Amino acid sequence: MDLSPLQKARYEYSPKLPRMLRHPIEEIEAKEGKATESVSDQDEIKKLFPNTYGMKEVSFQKGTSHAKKRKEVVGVILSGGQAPGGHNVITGLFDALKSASEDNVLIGFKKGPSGLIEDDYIELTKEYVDQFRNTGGFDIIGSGRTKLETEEQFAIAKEVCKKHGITAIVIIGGDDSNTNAAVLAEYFAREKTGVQVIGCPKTIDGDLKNDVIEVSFGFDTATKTYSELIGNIERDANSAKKYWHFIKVMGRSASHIALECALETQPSVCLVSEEVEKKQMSLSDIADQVVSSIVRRAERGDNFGVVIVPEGLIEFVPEVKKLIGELNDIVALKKDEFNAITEWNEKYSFMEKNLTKESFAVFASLPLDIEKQLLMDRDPHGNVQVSRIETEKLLIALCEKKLDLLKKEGKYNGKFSTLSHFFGYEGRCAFPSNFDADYCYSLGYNAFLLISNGYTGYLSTISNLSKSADEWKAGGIPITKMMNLEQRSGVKKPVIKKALVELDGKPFKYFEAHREKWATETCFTFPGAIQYYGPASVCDLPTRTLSLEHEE
Ligand code: FBP
Repeated sequence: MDLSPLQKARYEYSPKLPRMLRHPIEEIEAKEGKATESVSDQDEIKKLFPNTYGMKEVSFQKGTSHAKKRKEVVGVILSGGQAPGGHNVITGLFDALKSASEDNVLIGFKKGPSGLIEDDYIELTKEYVDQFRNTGGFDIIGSGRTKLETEEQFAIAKEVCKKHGITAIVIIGGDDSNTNAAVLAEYFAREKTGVQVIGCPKTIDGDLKNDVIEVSFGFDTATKTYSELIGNIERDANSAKKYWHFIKVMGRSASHIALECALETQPSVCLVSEEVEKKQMSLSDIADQVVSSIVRRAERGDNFGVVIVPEGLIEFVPEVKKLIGELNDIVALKKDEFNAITEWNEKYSFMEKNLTKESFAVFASLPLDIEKQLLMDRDPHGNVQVSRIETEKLLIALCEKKLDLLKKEGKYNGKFSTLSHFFGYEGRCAFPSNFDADYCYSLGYNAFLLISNGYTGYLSTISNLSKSADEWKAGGIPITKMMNLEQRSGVKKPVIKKALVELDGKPFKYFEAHREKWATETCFTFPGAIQYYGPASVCDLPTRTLSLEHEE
């Protein structure tokens, strides 16, 4: 394999572990805290997880280990969308396993959860994992979105584990994948297989978080990558002074990515889906917000600007949310009938027949491309694939209409030349920032400690992340603690509750206090590329979101 100079250099990087994990493994003790409850629907979740509900939070500290002395054979799975740092979770897990005993084995199941069911695996050796240290991507074993949920799949998983003598499975994934991890842990406990399941919080979206999981891995690197690109576009816009750039950034549901990029780059406008929902803003209201900045800037002679649009926005607009909810149910409940239709006209009539009158009116008012995008395949969890809906183009069209009208009324006489962008896949496999490289390595290392101390149905947690890695804290949180019941594919299911942007949280409050100025004046800031080597004040900085959330 040909190596770039950075790739070679990153192989040599030693990720920083929290101080408390630097002791020899036999000197690390698990300390249990309070018993936990699910975030809501406690009675129902307890019934669904009789063996793994209510377990205690765990933290690690220096002491005498009571870990089991046995040979560990651990299977690891990367699940869902790529996020920078995934390789380091695996190298951290590998190093911990081997530092406990050279006899321990790490098996990587390939292409996501389906690897476990298909028994498609590779035994991970030092020589092999060394090629992936501190690099981006999930290509060490591949990833996939197969959902593990049926008894039949679990029975196969049990057999595969038995065949390899597997003692634990580590699932590296987002909210949906860790929901599956909890269900698998419950199944293995119920069947008394002895196989433990540990999850690791992954997703660039940043929506898998709570008081203990301060951020999911990948968010740091992805937002820094997008912010670099947005900053570059801002500088281009400010140089040429002729385009309005509409930039959609990834993040399936929550607007954490958009907000973090806004804090880093101070664009003219950043839309926040959670605010749209709270204020019940219609598509027209959203366009008005953007137009207000365009008009104000035009009055100053500035016919350029940057608008950040969160990928999930469309699902938060009340009328579209209702429409998508109905579409999801129709597509799930009348799957065969719907899938048999090939012609667009027939699909359209099918929707006219099955949607409520109100929702059909919204559907019919959208541009044809957006209608088609709303009907594209759902992901395996029943979600609309918002990354494929061109909301940024829809917004441009809505703004154009409004500006034409204002022009006719003599209230606007600027120029509105636009360019649209979507930053998503560009950020998911970047070389992990030092923060993500350190955090991920620690998550993997810590996952081994949870395994060797006998825990199952837990997420590996590393907290106190706004401080230097020295002061980070390691532990585990029962996955059932994060669950609630939600409507999925037409039925109520236990799932990890997504953490959306809190409108009374510090990051949004900071943004809210500054956005009026940013909307009128040119206040762009240019974060530049991620730096891997140099002063810690430049290279090890966490995101603005994390710093604001944890500032004292
Ligand atoms: P995860 O939740 O699996 O981490 O994936 C998040 C994400 O990157 C979203 O931001 C995006 O909407 C989606 O994946 C895209 O999915 P795909 O990779 O299947 O196109």
